[in-house]
Amino acid sequence: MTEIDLSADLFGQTLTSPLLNASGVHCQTKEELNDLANTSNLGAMVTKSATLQAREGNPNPRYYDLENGSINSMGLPNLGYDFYLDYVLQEQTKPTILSVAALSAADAITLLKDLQASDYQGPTELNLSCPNIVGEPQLAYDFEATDRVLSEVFSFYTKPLGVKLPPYFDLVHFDKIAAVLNKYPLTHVNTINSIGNGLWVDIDQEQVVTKAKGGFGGLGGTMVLPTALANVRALRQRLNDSIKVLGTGGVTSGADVFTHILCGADLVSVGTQVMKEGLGVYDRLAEELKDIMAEKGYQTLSDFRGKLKEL
Ligand code: ERO
Repeated sequence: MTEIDLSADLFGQTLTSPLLNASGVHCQTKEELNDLANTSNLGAMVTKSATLQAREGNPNPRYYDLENGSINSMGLPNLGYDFYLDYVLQEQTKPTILSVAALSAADAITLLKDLQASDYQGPTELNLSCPNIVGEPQLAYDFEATDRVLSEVFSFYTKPLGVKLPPYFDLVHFDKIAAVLNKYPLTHVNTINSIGNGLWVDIDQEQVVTKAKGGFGGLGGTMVLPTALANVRALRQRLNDSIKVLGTGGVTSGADVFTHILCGADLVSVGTQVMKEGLGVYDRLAEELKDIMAEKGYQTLSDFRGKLKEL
């Protein structure tokens, strides 16, 4: 039987697998990043979104495991942009996407100007969708503000840059965000971030399960899979071919990876399931994906990528 080939492309770099970690999960410290670098079947890694200054994040409890997913209100804890830039410049042994975030548009510009001037030439992802910062909206829900930030960024930024998007729920919103994104030379969109501002209730205690923002937090895991697939599909149908789609959300099995790719994902990230199962999840997902491909007679990911049929 012909060997199944899971290789994928990260903006010109060949990856042995289409699987990534979702930013935020097991990617904050040097030790965690090194663990990712040593994880088999993880094609490329993504750093925790970095802000100009290091942040402690929100008070505990800030992550809660649910039967069908997770809720988090981490609040962007990270070691600061300088730390992650040093890591990708000096320690990197596996293809890596540097994720950056900003508490204001001005901070985003300052950070990306510094990155433009740095020796770093690799891919970066600007997180426009953190749901858990007290008092801050998710920028990418404001189409005009997103347009203004990207317009300013691309007036000086010439290195590979993509964006992390929140989930959208209305076809008009897919049209609007795609129209904005198609104006810029983005390498990729990563969709979806967690579904913001969900609420879980502990019925015994009659209380919320995370502390910040009165218990409102970002949802991930199985429960977000249909939303993630819809966002991958809808954006793939609307974005320029030059903008890759990284699918994130709700992956617990090789079948979920398969469906993300069938909807058009170039690469697929795993978040909540890494929290639940650990980094061994990538070997399992790769094996399950290969089994499905073998059963269906597919040898490469491009045999079925984006080929979802409609009725
Ligand atoms: O709270 C966080 O650190 C966080 N949680 C998410 O689910 N998505 C994020 O983008 C994020 C911080 C940037």
